[in-house]
Amino acid sequence: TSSKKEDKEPYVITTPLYYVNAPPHMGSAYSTIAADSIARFQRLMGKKVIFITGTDEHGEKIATAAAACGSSPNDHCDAISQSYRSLWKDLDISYDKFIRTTDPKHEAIVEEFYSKVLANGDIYRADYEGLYCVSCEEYKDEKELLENNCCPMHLKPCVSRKEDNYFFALSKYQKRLEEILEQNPDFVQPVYRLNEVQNWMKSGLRDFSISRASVDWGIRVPSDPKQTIYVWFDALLGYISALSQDQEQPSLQTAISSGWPASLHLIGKDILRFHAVYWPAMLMSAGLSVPKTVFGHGFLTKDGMKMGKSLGNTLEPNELVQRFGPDAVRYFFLREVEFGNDGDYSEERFINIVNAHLANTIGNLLNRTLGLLKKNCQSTLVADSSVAAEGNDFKDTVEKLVEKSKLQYESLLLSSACESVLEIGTAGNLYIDGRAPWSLFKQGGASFDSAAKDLVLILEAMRIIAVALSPVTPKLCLSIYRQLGYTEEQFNAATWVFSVSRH
Ligand code: ME8
Repeated sequence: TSSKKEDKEPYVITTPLYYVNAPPHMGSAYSTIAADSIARFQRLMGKKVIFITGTDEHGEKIATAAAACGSSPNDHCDAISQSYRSLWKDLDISYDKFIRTTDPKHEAIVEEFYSKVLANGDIYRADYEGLYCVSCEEYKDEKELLENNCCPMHLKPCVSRKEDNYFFALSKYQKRLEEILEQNPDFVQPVYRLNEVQNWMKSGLRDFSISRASVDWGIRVPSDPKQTIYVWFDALLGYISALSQDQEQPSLQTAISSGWPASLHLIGKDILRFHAVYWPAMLMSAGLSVPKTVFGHGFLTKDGMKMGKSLGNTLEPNELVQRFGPDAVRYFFLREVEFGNDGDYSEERFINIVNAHLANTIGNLLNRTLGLLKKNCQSTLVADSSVAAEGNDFKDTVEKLVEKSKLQYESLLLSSACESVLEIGTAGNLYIDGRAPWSLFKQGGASFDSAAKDLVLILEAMRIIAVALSPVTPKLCLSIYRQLGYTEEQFNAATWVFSVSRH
């Protein structure tokens, strides 16, 4: 049946492939943290996940950045790409594939793809004259620009360019793209991003230039080595070449049989047009399937402006991780920013949220329960919780909340999913306050037994919190698991839990 087939299909999730013009900042980390929590959630749901990230290393912007530090493009790319990997390690990012667009295997895929699109009659040569933003690596419409032809995103003037380029016949795909958007209302998420895409499409899609005569640092156009392939045409294909990275002879065919199409491209809203319009058209031209979903999240801002490498108004993720640890950083941004919207960082807010939620709600519940257990009971786990749980309102609350958070994770409502898990912690603290097991223990007899049952229930709720929050705060959750007396193997083997029951 179709559901069986879906179970076998891997869940392929991607982050953007980041430009190596500068080291990562909190904005780059944000997309990757979000993708990681979704990947971890899908693994908990029993899916085979392929989580792809990597670096986008060609184009004028990169060549200029390398020259500015006196490095060769290759050395520059190696160093910055490595700084992404090392940040992902510090942030506990569980990626499966890291693709670099300078990898020769990727270049082979790009050449194969280009030749397919060419053979399909979708590439032609023409002169182009227009205003170019080097930071976006994109020709702009004059009406999109601010005063002095400044790019609204980068606040830098665009330069006038005239080139003899190869073009991709995007306009041919207008109708088929409209159909995709109509037939798959979930293709672009959240729904307000779908509206943005539909509005662009209304003004009519124009062919775009996919080569550069003036850029040397790139993959050569197979039929005309004087030109290089446009960095976006090259980079998007990284999602496909990542899938065949481990094969000796990578090809589009092997990549496709290794999991294409992607289940979810997670990106920032700045690159929505490339992913929701250009990319599906390119794929159709080459006869490949389009991704299932493109989710465009919002920006982390500083003083209302997009935090970014080009504006230099960034927040250092390394510094935050060193001060507060990876879980605090992951939790704060996923809980604080409604996924899809923009969000602002303030240190005061960061500290307040992390203390209130992780320390005061979850940490406190764990500590007071373990304290009572140690003081009053011999073994770490005192009774069978399924017996303890019969007809218990608290248990029902836990079950409802954990189910709610599962649905929220599934719908990419990451902040709400965190909130539901935290509510289990709040309910646990209320339950323990109401039951006052410390005095029941003192009374002895039947009261003692009922206090022990309360503890078992709360310990089980704690275990469920540790599973349900593990996509967001994996280290903290492992530590909770261990304190509850389980092993790391048991933590790693945990799957999504719906009910209060023991391992
Ligand atoms: O665009 N807030 O790379 P890039 C939230 N190489 N997210 C942010 C952000 C912010 N302030 N700043 C950046 C590129 N991002 C291309 C992608 S994909 C085939 C090629 C995140 O290094 C966000 O996901 O400029 C944005 O889309 C991405 O970083 C852009 O990274």
